[in-house]
Formats: sequence, C-alpha cells, structure tokens
Amino acid sequence: MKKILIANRGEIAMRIIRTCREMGIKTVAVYSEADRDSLHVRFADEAVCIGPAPSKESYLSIPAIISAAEITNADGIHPGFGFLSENAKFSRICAEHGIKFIGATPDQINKMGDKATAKETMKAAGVPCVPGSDGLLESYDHAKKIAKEIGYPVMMKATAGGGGKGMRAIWKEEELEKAWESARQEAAAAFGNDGMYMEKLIEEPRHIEIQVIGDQTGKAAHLSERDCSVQRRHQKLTEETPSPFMTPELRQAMGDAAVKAAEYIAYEGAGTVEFLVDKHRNFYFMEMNTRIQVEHPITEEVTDYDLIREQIKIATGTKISGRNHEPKQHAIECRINAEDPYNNFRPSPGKITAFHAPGGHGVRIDTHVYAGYTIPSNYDSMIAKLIVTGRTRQQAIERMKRALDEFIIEGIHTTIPFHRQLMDHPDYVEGNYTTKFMETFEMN
Ligand code: MV4
Repeated sequence: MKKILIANRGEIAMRIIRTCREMGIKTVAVYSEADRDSLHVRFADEAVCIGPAPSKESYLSIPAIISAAEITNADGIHPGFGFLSENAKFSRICAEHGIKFIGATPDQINKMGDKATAKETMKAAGVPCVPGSDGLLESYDHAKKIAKEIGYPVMMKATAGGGGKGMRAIWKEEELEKAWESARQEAAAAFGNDGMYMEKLIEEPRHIEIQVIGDQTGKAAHLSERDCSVQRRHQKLTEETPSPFMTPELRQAMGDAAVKAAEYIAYEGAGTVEFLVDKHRNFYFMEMNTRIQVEHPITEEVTDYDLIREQIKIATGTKISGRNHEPKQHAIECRINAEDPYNNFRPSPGKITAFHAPGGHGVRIDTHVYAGYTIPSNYDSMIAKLIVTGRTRQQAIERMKRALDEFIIEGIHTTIPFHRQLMDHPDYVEGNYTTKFMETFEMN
C-alpha cells in the first residue's frame, strides 16, 4: 500500500498519519473548512478540502471522500472511528473503486450493525449471550410472553440502536406496554427501524471488551480486555487494562469467546467484542464493533502492538501469528474533553490560550490540539487522550495523578479536574466500580 487517505479528523487522524509515516506510506488528509488549521492537515503529505463544517457535508460525504481518494490516487482509506467507519455502503463503494477500505467488509458491518442479527450470529457461534427473545419481538403480546418467560426485570433494545440508544429497562409487567410503544417510536425516529429485541436485565454490569484481530484467512487472535465501565450517558470517560475485575480463568474464557466470534464471521481487521459481566463473573455478548476504538492505545501499551500498523498489514494480506496476548503492564486512559465537569459536562468550545502536555516515562498523549488552536463546535468534544502505563495498577494511578497535575490547558474548561478527582475516589482506587459508578459521582 503506497498512499492512505485518512477519512477522519482530530487525534485519530494524527494517530493514523504517525503509523503511516513509520511504514513509509504516503498520507492524504481530508478536512472541512472548519478544520483548515487542524494539525492532521499539516502533518499529512497531501490535504484535500472536502466541504463545509457540517459533518454531513464533509466527513460523512462519501462522494467527496471518494473524489479526494481518486484525485490523489490513494490506494487505501482508513476511516478511523465514528463517521463512516461502520458504514457498509462506504466499505462497498471503496471496494467498487478498487480502494482498500482498512476496516471490515460490508457484510460484516451489516451483520454486526444489526444488534438482533449480531446476537443470533453469536448464539450460533456458541458465544454466551444474555437469555432473551430469539430475534425480533413481533408484537406487544409477543413481548409480554417473552418477558414472562425470562422473568422481570427485562431490557428491551432497538436492533438498529447500540451504545445505549433505544433501550428500556422494564421492572414489572405494568410498565411493558408504554415502554413497548415509546421505545419503538424512538427507534423509528432515530434509526428508521423500529425492530426491538428483549433480554434478561443484567444488574450493575461491568462493560469489559476484548480486542480481536483477524486476518484474510479467517484466523483471529485476541489482545485481552479493556474495562470501560466508567461511562456517563453511554460516553466512556476512562478505560483501563487489565480490568481490576478480571481473573486468569475469566480472561481465558472471554478471550476464547471473542476469538470464536471473530472466526465464525471470518472477521478481517481490528475489532472489539463487548461483553456485559455480572457480579458472579458470568459474561454475555453485548455488541461487536467493527472498527478501531478510541481506547485502543491502552491495549497497545500493555501488549506492545501498534494496532493501526496491524490493521494496515492485514489490509495488505499479512497473516497473523494466531498467538493471543496478555497484558504485561497496567495502562489507564483518561479522555480529555472540552467540557465543564462543574456544569454537567456541558461542551466548552473556544480558543486554547495555553497548552502544556505531561511527559516522562510511561506517559503518552494522543492529541491534535495546541496553544492557539480554536476548538470548532461542529464535532465531538474530545481534544486529547492521556494514557499512562505502570508495572502495577497502583503505579499507573500514581502516574496518572502526576500527569493530570502537569496537564495545563487554558482558555476552555476540560474534564481534567474530573479525572483528577476520580483517581482519588476510594471505589475507583479499589477497582470496585460498575457501569452504575457515575450515577453517584459528585464533583467537589
Ligand atoms: C444491557 C444492560 C443490562 N442488561 N443489557 C448499554 C449500551 C449497550 N451497549 C447495551 N447497554 C446495556 N445493556 C442487559 N441485558 C446494561 C447496559 C448498560 C451499559 C452497558 C455497558 C456500559 C454502560 C452501560 C450503561 C447503562 C446500561
């Protein structure tokens, strides 16, 4: 592969350009008018303006991106995460233009994108799934019957949803009809698809996901877990590996299940199998993401693998060794967002007047911002990822506290104070947290 167009922006575009440069691959950045001064434009070998600020007219515009690839003669496109990274139509159109999409095939994206289908596929693969309906709920009466069979509380989910959208916890039968009607309307409005399925509700679950990588021969391997349970309104705030809740037996079982899932669909590239884990350490398939994830750096740090490099090598036909990888150290990532944690995490766009990033042994910063950069309000609020690595979890936490204290960003509010307080929170320090943790978190 000689030239890769990065169909993304911000820190992930910088991240991909970095690895391409190390591999001697030329890079093409695409940017909206709002990103004219963005760093990824400057670091790429070539840059093409693909439209005005709104994502729909730029980073989500398939014709604009394909045109940019054509005029620059790019032979690969890396979609990063978000935007078109899980868009089957985009994956197909790249293939039709003879451009290698560095991601999953259209079929895999479609299969894993429809949550009820993904679940049926995983059941067939022998991956543990939450007990529930066999596919979609046909009617309210069918929903009532299934709920009675599995027993309340139940979770009703939109098949076109994911990431918490179009989901309803139902604690008793009296609530079911209203939930059924409102969830379907919401799903129809949000996704143009009101298909719903139902599961037993897993109380106070942890969100533990397994990084997998599959090659073009259909072989897969895993690179262990990431604990992503600290979330606010389904937005991950911080992630760590290994999970403080993990045991060697559980890692073996979850890793095998994730590899089985990937091999069953002959998955190609880097992917993540998400699981719900209950307090008894039972684990259940939740979703499979067919893209590189925001939190991939913690896995890189503890396995010493460059996952973007692995994606590109696989896209060019390289076979994987098939060996699984366990964490050799402990890594934590804090997502630094331009949001004000003292005001309900509301967005805080604007100009960064001072920027000093932490450094030193075991400290990594993935960012595209700099002093003088103005954060546009058109895109998501993540401005940097602070990743620290230590021999032990305690050392990683100490290092994270020191790094956060060094991290200076002025001119806007950021979530740095939130992360700093989190690192002193007894339950967090004990590793004793679930997806419910943020419901009771208060800023001092
Ligand atoms: C669940 C669940 C409990 N029981 N399914 C949230 C988003 C999507 N990935 C699925 N999610 C959940 N599914 C059953 N049967 C609880 C959640 C959930 C959650 C899962 C992971 C991380 C954060 C979460 C926050 C709220 C609910």
